[in-house]
This record gives sequence, C-alpha cells and structure tokens, in this order.
Amino acid sequence: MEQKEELITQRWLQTHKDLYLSATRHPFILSIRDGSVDLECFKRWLAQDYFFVRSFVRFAANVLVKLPRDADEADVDTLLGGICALEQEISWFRSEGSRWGVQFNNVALQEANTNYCRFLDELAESRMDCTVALAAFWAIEVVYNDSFAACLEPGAKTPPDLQNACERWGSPKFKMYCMALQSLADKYLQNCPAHVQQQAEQAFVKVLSSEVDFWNMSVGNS
Ligand code: HMH
Repeated sequence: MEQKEELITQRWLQTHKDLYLSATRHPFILSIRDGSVDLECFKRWLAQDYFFVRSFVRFAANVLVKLPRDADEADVDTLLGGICALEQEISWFRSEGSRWGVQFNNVALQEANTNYCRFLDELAESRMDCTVALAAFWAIEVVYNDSFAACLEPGAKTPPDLQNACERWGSPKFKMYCMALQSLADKYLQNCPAHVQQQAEQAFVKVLSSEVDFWNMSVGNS
C-alpha cells in the first residue's frame, strides 16, 4: 500500500514554527485574549485592516483567475465563496468603523500595510504561479483564524465588544474555509516543480513576517 506522505503545508508549519507562533500569538492578540487590550490599538488595527481587505479583494479575484480552466469546480467554488464572504467583511468593517468612531477616509496607510499590500499585488501578477498564490492565500487566512480563535478559547477574557471581531475569523466556519484552502494549496503543491514549491514556501514565510509587522504596526511598534 502506498504510504501517505506528509502534507507540504504541514511540513512548512513545522519548519517555521517559531515565526508562525510570532504571527498567531502576537502580544496584540494575547492582549485581546487576556482583556488588557488598548482600544486605541484595536482602532488602529481596524482602520488599517479595512484597507488591507480592499487590497485582498483584488488579490483573491486574481487567484481565482489563475486557476487553470480545467480546475475542479469545487476548487473554484472554494475561492468564489471566499470572495463572496469578503463583501460581508467590508460591510462589517464599515459598521465597526462607525461603532468605534473610526473614519476610514481620514486614515493614512502605514508602512507595514503598504508593504504587505504591495506584496499582494506581486502575488497577483499574471506571471506569478497559481500554486504560489494559493499557498499565500491559505497562509493569510489561517493566521487570522488561528490568532482570533485563541481569543475565543475557554478561559479567554476577550472584552465583549471585541467578541464579534474574534468570531469573524475565529469561528469553526472560518476554520473549515481555511482547511479547504489548505487542501487546495497542498493539491497544487504536490503537482508542481520543485522551484515553484520553494517559491511558495518563501511566500508563506513572507506572509508570516508581514503579519507580524502588521500586528506590530497595530500596537504602535513600527
Ligand atoms: C493583515 N491578514 C490581515 N488582514 C486580514 N483581514 C487577514 C489577514 C485575513 O483576511
């Protein structure tokens, strides 16, 4: 019987465990989890992330276009579902913005955000391999899922006002979506040349470090 091989994304999570933990258990997330969060930081994160998500919409649409024409319908649907969910996410940001008195049109993009959005644009370029973009897509979503799920664990003292934000990315439903993205990335990773696999791993690492920079920016450390 053929031995089941370890998934490539699982191997990356092991290889880059420390960086992954820095991205998913950042002091900002831990401060939400223990209830000590500075709400000014949360508001800064909210305003910056609204603009990130606007860039992410373009990225996500481009990843869908990168799928080969004969891609499995279920795979196209996974990405399409993700794009549809972003519409609600944008509305959520707008209503949170007014709830917290954050006006997005007065917000200046900070460097960590601009850099991350530029990286998204690079990944979206037509010469960029579909597999690399899919791996990055999964990484971007799983960091938020893992981070915010930690704020919902038993014993977490997440402030009630932030519960809703944590549920958006930390819910079991979002986790299922991330797992679908992970399987999709692994499927393409298993069938791509070694140099593309390496490029995808580099993109994974760059997503993780961009996420750390984004959290640092949110707490005012950048
Ligand atoms: C910075 N990373 C950042 N923002 C997000 N909204 C996500 C990931 C997940 O969608």
